[in-house]
Amino acid sequence: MNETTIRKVLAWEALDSRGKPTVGCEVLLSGGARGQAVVPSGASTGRHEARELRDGGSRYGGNGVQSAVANVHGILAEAVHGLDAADQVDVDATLRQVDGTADLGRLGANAVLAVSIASAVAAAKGQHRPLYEAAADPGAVPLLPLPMVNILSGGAHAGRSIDVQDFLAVPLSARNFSEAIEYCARVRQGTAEVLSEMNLSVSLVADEGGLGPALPTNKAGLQAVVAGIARAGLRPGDDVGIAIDVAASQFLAHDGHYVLSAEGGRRLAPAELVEELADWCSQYPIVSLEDALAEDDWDGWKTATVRLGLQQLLGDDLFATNIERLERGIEEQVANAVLVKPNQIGTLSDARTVVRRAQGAGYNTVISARSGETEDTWLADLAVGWRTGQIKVGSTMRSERTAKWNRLLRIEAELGDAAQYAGSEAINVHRPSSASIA
Ligand code: 2PG
Ligand code: MG
Repeated sequence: MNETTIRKVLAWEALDSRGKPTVGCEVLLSGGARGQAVVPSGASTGRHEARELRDGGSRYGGNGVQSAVANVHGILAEAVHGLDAADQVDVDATLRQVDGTADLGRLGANAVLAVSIASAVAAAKGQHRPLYEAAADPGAVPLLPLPMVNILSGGAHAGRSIDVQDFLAVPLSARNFSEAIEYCARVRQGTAEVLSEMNLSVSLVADEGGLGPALPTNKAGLQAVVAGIARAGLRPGDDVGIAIDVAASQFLAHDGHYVLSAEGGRRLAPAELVEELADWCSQYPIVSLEDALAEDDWDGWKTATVRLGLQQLLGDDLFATNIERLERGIEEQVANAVLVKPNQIGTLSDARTVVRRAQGAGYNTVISARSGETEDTWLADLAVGWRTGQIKVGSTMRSERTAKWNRLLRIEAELGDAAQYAGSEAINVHRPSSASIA
């Protein structure tokens, strides 16, 4: 038995940033180190994500997680007892095997992920190393990510005021991580000023800390962010680009058309939506489009990749941090970047595999928080240790968001001159070469 052997696992029902129950977990190791994790939860949850276990019934409107907590205390704790927490692959394989389903729906992906992360945090503590170092490949240099920061929200994150779910700032010309965050905080402030002058509400804060004004059209969102960048004294497109999360799975109708409710119910066939987005890209400094098409619209995605491939085309619901879906994307040359959310797949090792494969195939990687978040900071460490190059955790306010930015700022200070920063290079599109499509 060594210092990092798992001795005890504790779990409890906690709350996420939307006030919804989630699973908290602590892993205690033989050497006395403890690691804690409280898992996040999405709102625009894709169909191909790992499955959270919710209790149903009347508590918390059916969203309680007492059964998931009981699974951690019982069967999962028993399974990992005596394992070496520093061997993440073994811990995660054991968790997956005990659940026995592909989507972890039997014991709950929320239960499994809580143990997976808490054990990684405990192992790092037990080894007296920061998590970003413990989670990295041996010899890998820590890399601070280019942030993608939420400025305005619509869709499922802001009462569906407009169809596009998120408008984000990408601080292209910032020279280091702290300057990048300062640019984005300025853009959020500048955008709030512009909206208030238009008599739009800025007191409504959306789920990820961005603004949630009632805008007339989707383009009005783009216009507001461009004006906000200029108001911040920065150059749209040169200093700060715009990323959008279209979250198109959310407005796909049964007949395969996309319905823009904010625009009088305008109905678009997939190719028409791609043309609409191409039009936006020609008018606004868009550098990244996430979930431009719905999660199973592979043909629409192919059209988008050919037409819009100069931009970063980021698959969130499309890939669902699932290696099989990513393999299909690489094979069919769909999208050129993958959003990585550990809770979409349920264990850290599975998320790590997706990052490695994407990087090997020339796809950009953006690690991402969820709209329902917690005060945890492990995501920031994973971004640095796994060298994802980009990160998305929401806006520059609300503590569950700033917890991650603050952790990255702290890592930057800790690394000092040794700090490498990914910068705008991280968002440049690298066409996958046939050699890398193994
Ligand atoms: C997304 C995420 C985070 P949710 O769609 O990318 O912004 O939202 O967690 O609601 O899926
Ligand atoms: Mg998304």
